[in-house]
Amino acid sequence: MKLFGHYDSGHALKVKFFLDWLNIDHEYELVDIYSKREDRSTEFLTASKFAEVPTLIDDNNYYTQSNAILVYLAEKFAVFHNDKHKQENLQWLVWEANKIGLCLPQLRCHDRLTDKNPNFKLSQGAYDWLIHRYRHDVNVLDNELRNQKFILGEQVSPADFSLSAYLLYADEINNIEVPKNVAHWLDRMRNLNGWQSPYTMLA
Ligand SMILES: N[C@@H](CCC(=O)N[C@@H](CS)C(=O)NCC(=O)O)C(=O)O
Repeated sequence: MKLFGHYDSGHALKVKFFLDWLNIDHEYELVDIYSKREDRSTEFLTASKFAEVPTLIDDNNYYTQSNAILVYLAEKFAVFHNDKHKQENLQWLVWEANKIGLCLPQLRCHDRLTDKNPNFKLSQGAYDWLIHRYRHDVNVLDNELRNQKFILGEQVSPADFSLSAYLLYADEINNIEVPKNVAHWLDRMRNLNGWQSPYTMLA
C-alpha cells in the first residue's frame, strides 16, 4: 500500500493519521502540491485521477478523495461495526466535505500559503462568508460533542479523522475560535496512537 500526500494538506492528514492509528504498514511519498500538475511523477499522475493528494495505491488499484479513501480503508480493515455504524460515519463524512472541509482549507490557504500560490488570496466577501460558515458549523460540531468523547460516542470512528483534520491546524488560522467541546475532542485525537504533527507525519 502506498500513500501520496503533503504536510500542508489536511485531506492527506485524514488518511495518514488513520493508517498510522490502525498501525497499517505502508509506503508514503511527498508530492509537491505547489508544482505544476504536469511536472508530478508519472506514478502519481497515473494513480491520481485529479492529480491531487491524498492518493492511495493498494493491490494495483487507485483511490482518491480523502473521505472515500477512509471508507475504503475502514471496509478493508473491518473498522465499521455494522451497517448502521457505516451509515452514521458516511453521514458525517459527507457533512465534513461540505462544511468544515469547505471553509477551513480556504481560510488557512489565505492566511498562510499565499506566498506559495497567490491565487489563495480571498476577496473580502469570500473571506467574511467562510468565517461566518465556520462559526456556524463548528458550533454544530461542538453541540454534538457536548456529552461524548468522539463524534459517534465513546470510541473513535473514521469520521473523527476526517472532521478533525483541518481543525488540527486551527492555531494557524486567523480570526477563528475553537469552542470548548471541540478543543477537548482535538486533545483526545492528539492522544491517539499514531498522532504526530502533520509536519512530521506527512514530511
Ligand atoms: N476533495 C479532495 C480534496 C483534495 C485536495 O484539494 N488536495 C489538494 C491538497 S489539500 C491538492 O492536492 N492540491 C494540489 C493541486 O490541486 O494541484 C479530497 O477530499 O481528497
